[in-house]
Amino acid sequence: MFRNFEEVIEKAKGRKRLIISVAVAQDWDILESVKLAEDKGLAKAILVGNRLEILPMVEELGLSRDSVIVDEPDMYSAALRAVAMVRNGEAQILMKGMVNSSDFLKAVLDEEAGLRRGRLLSHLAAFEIPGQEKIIFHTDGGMNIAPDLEQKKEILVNAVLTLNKMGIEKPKVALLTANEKVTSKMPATVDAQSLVQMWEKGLFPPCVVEGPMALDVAVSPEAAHHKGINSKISGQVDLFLLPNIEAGNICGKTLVYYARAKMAGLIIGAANPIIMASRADSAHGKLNSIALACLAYNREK
Ligand code: COD
Repeated sequence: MFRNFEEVIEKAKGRKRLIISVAVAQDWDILESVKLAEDKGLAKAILVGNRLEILPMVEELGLSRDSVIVDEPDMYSAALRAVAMVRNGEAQILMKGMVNSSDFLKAVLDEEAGLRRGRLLSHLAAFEIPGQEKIIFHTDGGMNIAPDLEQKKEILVNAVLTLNKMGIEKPKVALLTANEKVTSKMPATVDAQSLVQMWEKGLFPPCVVEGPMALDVAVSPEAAHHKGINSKISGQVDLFLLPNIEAGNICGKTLVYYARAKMAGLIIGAANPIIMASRADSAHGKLNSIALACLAYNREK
């Protein structure tokens, strides 16, 4: 487990230095996060985008003179070229810059030029929440809009494999719903029950899965006790599976804006880790996503 993002960065510092391909890099916070990653020895970058806009910022930030800039002013073409750098092995991590999420994901998903490898791609978010003892993970509040049961299974496999690679060996997983009763009126509860059955059959990488359960039961043993729920993971959950993109996105933003959580985000399940930090993130916030991606990569190869 990681108590905070400082520990994530420390662990990533112990790994091999990687190369990040940045899609549409003309943004101060993006370039500053690359500079922070470079200073900490985590990564170097290939900056794809508008050279005329990138160069003065690179100089002002003091990014290393050997920073590679690939001039491509058109945003979608820049996304495709940044993806190609990863695909052909010039870089190991892809990072979204100032391009909108849907164009960026289309480039990633491009059948010929993208980074698919026959698996579903999904979003994994990490949160450091003030007052909580460890970083928690959510999936999928950023990519798959309304996953069906098979897709939820793949989303869960992606997330558990990634947590395993980061060193979280047997994550405790809560399948979040609005309550614990399985009913066809609430399809997410039926899916959660099916996922637990799959886990019991050994269809997931090392993890402990429980659900359906509401958020209060997942985070509070007292709430579980009051509701008469016998949970082995209540109060210790590492990974939350959200039933759809709205639940995941709203829950994540609630943590950030009301609870002052720090958030980092990745797309996983592709050939290489993909950083999809929020545009609103500071450079230090984006550095957290870079560190997470470094950990997600290094055990993959
Ligand atoms: N994994 C693997 N392949 C996929 C995935 C996935 N998650 N999603 C689509 N594909 C494949 C399909 O099988 C198909 O071959 C091709 O990609 C195109 O599929 P479409 O037509 O469904 O894809 P798009 O381009 O219309 O939409 C894909 C997006 C990921 C762009 C879309 O699902 C989306 O907009 N998701 C939400 C992104 C978002 O706004 N997030 C919130 C803010 S961060």
